[in-house]
Amino acid sequence: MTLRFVHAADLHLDSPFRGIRAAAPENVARALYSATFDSYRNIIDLCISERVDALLVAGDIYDGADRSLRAQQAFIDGLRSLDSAGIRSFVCHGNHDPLDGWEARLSYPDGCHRFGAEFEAVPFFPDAPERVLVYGISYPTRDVYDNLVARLGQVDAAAFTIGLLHANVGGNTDHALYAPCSLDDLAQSGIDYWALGHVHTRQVLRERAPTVVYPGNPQGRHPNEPGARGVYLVEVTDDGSVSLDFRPTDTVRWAHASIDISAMETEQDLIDGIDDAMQNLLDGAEGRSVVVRMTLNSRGELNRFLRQPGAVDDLLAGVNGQWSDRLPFVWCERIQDETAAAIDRDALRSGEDFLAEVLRTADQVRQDPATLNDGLADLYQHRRFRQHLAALTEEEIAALLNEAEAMAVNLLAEDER
Ligand SMILES: [Mn+2]
Repeated sequence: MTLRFVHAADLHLDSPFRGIRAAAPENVARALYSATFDSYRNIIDLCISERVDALLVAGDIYDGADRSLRAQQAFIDGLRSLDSAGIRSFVCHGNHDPLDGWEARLSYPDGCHRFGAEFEAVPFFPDAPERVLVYGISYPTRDVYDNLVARLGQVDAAAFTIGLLHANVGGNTDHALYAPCSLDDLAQSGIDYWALGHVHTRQVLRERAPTVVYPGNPQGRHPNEPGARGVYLVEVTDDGSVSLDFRPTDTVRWAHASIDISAMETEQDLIDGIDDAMQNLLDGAEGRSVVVRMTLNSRGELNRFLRQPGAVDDLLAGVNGQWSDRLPFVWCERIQDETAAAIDRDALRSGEDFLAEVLRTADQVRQDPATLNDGLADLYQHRRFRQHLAALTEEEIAALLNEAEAMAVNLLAEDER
């Protein structure tokens, strides 16, 4: 008898999409508002249509400890649909939805098991309790910095065992260091399948013996969670071998697109280029809507147009007028202009004038960013500005430098004309 389940995590139901929703047109704002709920519904539908045995949710069901009633009702409604279809559910809580958060007194269906603050072993099949066991644990409170795997204890070696845990494996620096543990800890635990949550980008940390998986969040929530998002449909055969099948469940997809202006000559070329990019995004999104952050880059003639006040805003309004008011939509959330003037930089740089001096200085700073401190000592010592500078990444400093150079070149070249 094979065993099939859906492994999900980090639903973050009722994520507010603050800021982005405020800037979006109404249909987009509405789609974002319901996106986490819609993707959860897709998970439930997938479980039912695939007739799996159970749904496993590895924490961060809700977005905040002060979880909304709407989110709690939606979550339980989904579990009820599963229960009616004879599908069980196993749930643990993470740092966004710890056990000590507010909770409405709602009733969970009988087929759902929620794990408490200590590991416990629960039979996966109630009528064959010795075959498969789920070991799970929830966060009692948000800030759990202990290695929870250390609390697991002895695992039943005769059964196929699943571990349900919200944890940071291997010190992933993109996410808070809650319940830190190593892949080795997991490998030596005796568990056969680790159903993890916490890291939002899906990752199979280990293929087998044991299988260790982050499914990622089933719905991206901001530009830095791009691409398809979903869950794993997992099948375990009698001999214990595990197969993983990623299934997208997102309804709105986030994307980055960049457009090279170097070969473009007219504003029409630029508008057409943006249009093509929007079409490509739509074509690649498997029927989903898309929110895109677009970057224009490279040196080119069109830089002169893009530097006119309001030019980028007009482009943005134009593209959104055409693409955002439909279903599925593509909404361009922002156009970032990182282009530079079309110049023969090498020729300018070898000159004797002030412009040549500017370009050589820029190169010097690129080679040794510390020289920036000398020229900008006053800024670096300024009480408030200093904080902003300290927060800048190397990439951001490089982008600022490029922008400053382009601006200086444009102004000086304009002057000469
Ligand atoms: Mn999360």
